[in-house]
Amino acid sequence: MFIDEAKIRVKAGDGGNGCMAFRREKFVPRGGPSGGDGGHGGDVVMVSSQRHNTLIHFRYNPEHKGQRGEHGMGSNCSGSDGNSVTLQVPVGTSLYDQETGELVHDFSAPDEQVVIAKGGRGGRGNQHFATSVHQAPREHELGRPGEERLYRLELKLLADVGLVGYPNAGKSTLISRISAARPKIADYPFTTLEPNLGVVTVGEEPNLESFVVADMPGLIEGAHLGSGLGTQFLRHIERTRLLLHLVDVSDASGRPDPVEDFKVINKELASFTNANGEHLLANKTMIVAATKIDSANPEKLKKLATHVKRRKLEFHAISAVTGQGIEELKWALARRLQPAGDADAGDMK
Ligand SMILES: Nc1nc2c(ncn2[C@@H]2O[C@H](COP(=O)(O)OP(=O)(O)OP(=O)(O)O)[C@@H](O)[C@H]2O)c(=O)[nH]1
Ligand SMILES: [Mg+2]
Repeated sequence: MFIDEAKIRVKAGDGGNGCMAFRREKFVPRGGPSGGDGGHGGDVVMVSSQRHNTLIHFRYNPEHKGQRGEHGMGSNCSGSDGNSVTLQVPVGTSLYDQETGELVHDFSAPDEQVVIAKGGRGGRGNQHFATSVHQAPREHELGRPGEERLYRLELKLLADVGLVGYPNAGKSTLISRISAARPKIADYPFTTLEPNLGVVTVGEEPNLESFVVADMPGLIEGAHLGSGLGTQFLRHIERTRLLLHLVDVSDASGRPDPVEDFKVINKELASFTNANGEHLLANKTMIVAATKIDSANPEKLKKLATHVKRRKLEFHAISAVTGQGIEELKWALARRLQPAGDADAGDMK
């Protein structure tokens, strides 16, 4: 089970203090109390959004505060209310009270709103305390403090991008380069025995985007019939929005033709069926990346590039060792994960 977790501290705004004042005007003796009320403090609100798919933005930013209410003023002027802050979480997030461990809310649909820290009430000014027998009240209230709480957020991660390719193509090396995931990497096939997830971020706050990449075990010819590690694990990427197909264009692969490699893996993906007999990997949007270009065989690189472009698929060339092409690839994935990016899916046969 892959779980993303974040701990946050939230503090709603304090209420403004009520004011103690008396009307003072020429020819109006004993003008009476005129202290205005304090404004209410801003709430901290949490809302579920479809624009986010990880909790990573809270790791950079674990504290959130509502604005305080303004103090009341003389001449019966009330202070204005503080602004509330809204925190967005992905659909599927569970919100727990960090102290009691109690589940506060499960965000299961978009646009669910919960006030997670209530702003303090503003205090009343002395104008409210006047009675017929108490005409010059000096009482006025202080604003109430805003609620302060610690929460824990939990989200079951679902992969957005699945990494596929032959064993040794460099899948684990790539995920370790673009995320905090640290899978085992080695120059023998089938190093990776089960999927590893990594969270990838691009850009910076406030425009930080993040998505989840799944590093998969390698595939070989006949995998759907049980060769190698088989294709069972592919069910973990059935629901991803994108496949990133890595093809080794160095001579380390020991195979002569990267185009052949590419076709073999595509055939395995296309023949994968899930428990309901659906071929969900056959027509998924795919981006292709030639790997190990620091030691590429130029012929192989050219041949693969030509073939992939002819298929009208997006093509990248990367080296996880030198970092070449990695940044561009991250942005390309982010771009294709945006809702409009699905439009130009190529075919992968
Ligand atoms: N020169 C070079 N070697 C690389 C690069 N990326 C990965 N390698 C090497 O290729 C070998 C295989 O890398 P892995 O990342 O384990 O490959 P994998 O696709 O995860 O392999 P499996 O888990 O077995 O399917 C390792 O020896 C890496 O050091 C690269 O960009 N350049
Ligand atoms: Mg691996």
